[in-house]
Amino acid sequence: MMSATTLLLLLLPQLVFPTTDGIIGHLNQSETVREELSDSSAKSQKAFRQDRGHDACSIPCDITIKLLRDEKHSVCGQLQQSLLAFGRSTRKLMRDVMEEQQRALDVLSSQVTELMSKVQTLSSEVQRSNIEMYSIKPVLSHGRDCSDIKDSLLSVVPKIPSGIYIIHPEETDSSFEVFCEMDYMEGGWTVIQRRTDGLSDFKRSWTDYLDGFGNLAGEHWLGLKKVFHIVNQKEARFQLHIALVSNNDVTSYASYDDFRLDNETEFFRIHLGRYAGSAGDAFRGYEQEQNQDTAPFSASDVDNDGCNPSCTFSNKTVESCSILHNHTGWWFNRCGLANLNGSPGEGLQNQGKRTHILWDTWRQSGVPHTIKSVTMKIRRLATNN
Ligand SMILES: [Ca+2]
Repeated sequence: MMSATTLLLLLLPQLVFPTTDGIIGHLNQSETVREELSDSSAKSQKAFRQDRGHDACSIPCDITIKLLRDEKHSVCGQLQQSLLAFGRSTRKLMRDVMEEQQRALDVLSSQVTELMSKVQTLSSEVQRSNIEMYSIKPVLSHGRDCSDIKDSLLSVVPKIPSGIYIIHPEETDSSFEVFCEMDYMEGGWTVIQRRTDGLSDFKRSWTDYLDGFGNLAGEHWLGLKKVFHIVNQKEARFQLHIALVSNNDVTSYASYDDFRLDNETEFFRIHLGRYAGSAGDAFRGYEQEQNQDTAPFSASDVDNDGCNPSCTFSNKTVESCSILHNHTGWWFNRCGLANLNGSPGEGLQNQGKRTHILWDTWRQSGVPHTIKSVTMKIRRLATNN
């Protein structure tokens, strides 16, 4: 039994051949094996020597087979252990690699978040500085309106900047601030409405539409009273210019060669002259019943919209055009095709809801443009005298 164990130990690293012949081949070349076997019976030793160089089975074959079987079993066990260990270490390695990748991703993602917030901060700073640039002290110039200021300054200043000016229209006892566009189309424009980014709330009551609201350097509604004071000056006629920009940056305009408002007791009824432009005459629409020219102003709490008690609009019963149009104020007439106080760029999401800036005659392939910004401005027309 002792010699068998020794043999087993010797065979361990060499047991690579699965057949008995192969193993015996190895045995025949091993002096050590022979020495160990000298303890065996003389008969076995003799047989072993006699059979040198031939197929060896000098150890009793049943023992050899048993040894080999045991050995095979042991090696298989070792192999299984090695495979298990290998599997374990591979899994650990993969886990480590994945964890490392996850850590790298986390770092990257936090860096991206940080960058995004920096970009946001920067863009809001840029926006603020733009507003501040125009919001600095209004230029103290006692003109009657932006056209008047332009005419009086042009002789002393080579270039008049756009910005906030104080005006004092004739026949009023008050001065107020307005934004003057001095670059656009030869300048002299008093801005009466601007929608660009949707940051100002245009869902307002009658009083707000009366007095005005918003930021003069950005989105605002100048106010019906102030506009009335400007256009109601003696011997002055004003033109109205509406500049539109679509979501895909197409520009267009509508212009009226005369623009005035009736007073407050008439709810600032609008009067428009001849139309010119590329956006179509949405104020008048296609049919008489869409015509907003000469319509009084309405807000969500003051109803002059011509729907008394209601209109049928897109198969819906409408009692208030202002409420239908996102609680904004406008010269609605049985609603109509124009409302420049809607929200910018909301055409696609809210089609049918009529909450967006509306100028329904400006179309492409029959579909109204989605409008992202609009400015309404007025300028004096040259008079005969
Ligand atoms: Ca109504």
